[in-house]
Amino acid sequence: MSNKENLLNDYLCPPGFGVFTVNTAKERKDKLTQSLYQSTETSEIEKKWRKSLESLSQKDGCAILGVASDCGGGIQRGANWGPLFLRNTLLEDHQEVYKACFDLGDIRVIPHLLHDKYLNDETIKSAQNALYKGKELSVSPLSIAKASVDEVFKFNQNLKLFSIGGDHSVSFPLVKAWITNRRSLGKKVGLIHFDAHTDLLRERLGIDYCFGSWLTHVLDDLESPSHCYQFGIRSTGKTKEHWEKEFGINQYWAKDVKEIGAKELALKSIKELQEQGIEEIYISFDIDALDESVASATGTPEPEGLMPHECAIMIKEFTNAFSLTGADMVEIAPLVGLSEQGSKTTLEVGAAMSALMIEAMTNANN
Ligand SMILES: [Mn+2]
Repeated sequence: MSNKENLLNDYLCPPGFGVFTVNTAKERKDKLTQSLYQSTETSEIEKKWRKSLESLSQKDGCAILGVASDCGGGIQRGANWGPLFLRNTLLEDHQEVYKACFDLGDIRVIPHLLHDKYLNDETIKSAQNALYKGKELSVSPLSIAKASVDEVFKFNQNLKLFSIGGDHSVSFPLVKAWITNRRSLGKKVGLIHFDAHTDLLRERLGIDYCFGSWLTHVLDDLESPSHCYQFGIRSTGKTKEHWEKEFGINQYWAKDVKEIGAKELALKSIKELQEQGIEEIYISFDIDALDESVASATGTPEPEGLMPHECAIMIKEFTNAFSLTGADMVEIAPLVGLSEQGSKTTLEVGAAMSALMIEAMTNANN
């Protein structure tokens, strides 16, 4: 397949360009592109980034994808800045880890759209004109994300994707595409989900693909819902027993992690997954799994959460036991923090957790 047919040229834009803006956050964009492409000129950046896409099929290890969409969020938005800001923090604090990855760029985002199934023909046509000079391709962030990841795997089925959100709805297409790809390779897969919330609504105000319901709609794609483990839950109106019985998943609240111990709980979960024959995992990490004292810059910060060292222990145990072939970090909303320090801490902690997952995907031999 030649690169001319590679639809990523249409679906994506350079790293940090996912938020459609001219001047806002320009200094951050410049810093990132200076480091990646030694330029701050859009045409030069575009040229070098497009050239880099040509080598997609030869890449191995971990690739990064930004999904700067927060249209699936519902309370306080601002996670659209996650991909740009988190990359900058990765560059500052974990440069070697970040530079060992291939940065695919960002999904093109029309911020008013969520998924193509919610649109009428007229809107789709108009958006196709705006994005693709009329080419009949997906136009909403979740639909473009699905199409993009499918396209990545068409060129390189073994690439491991680390995606940066965006609100948690972006994990719906990302996890779905990952499951299809890995299962087509004959792999038995499990899903590890860090979050303060269950994300197990069937719909919210009539919308079925959103930050509170994405997980419900990927569970069917797993061989069994018992291959999904949740950690850090604490903000829900229903009991753990309710969720486990209703959906067949394994749920551990933040207090359970503290009671059982991060390492002990990880080892117990690993053993159960191994007994079911699981070989590979995806980790979906909502920053609000962490306590609000270290993760305040997010749409719904929650007290009494997990601490970074607890999550680090769990990530390390899981990635030692299983091959991590996909992961995401979502819901970091850098401009939403109550203070500048809060935003900085959230980004630093988010970058530290991300670096652990990226390293596991970069260093793995399989
Ligand atoms: Mn979530």
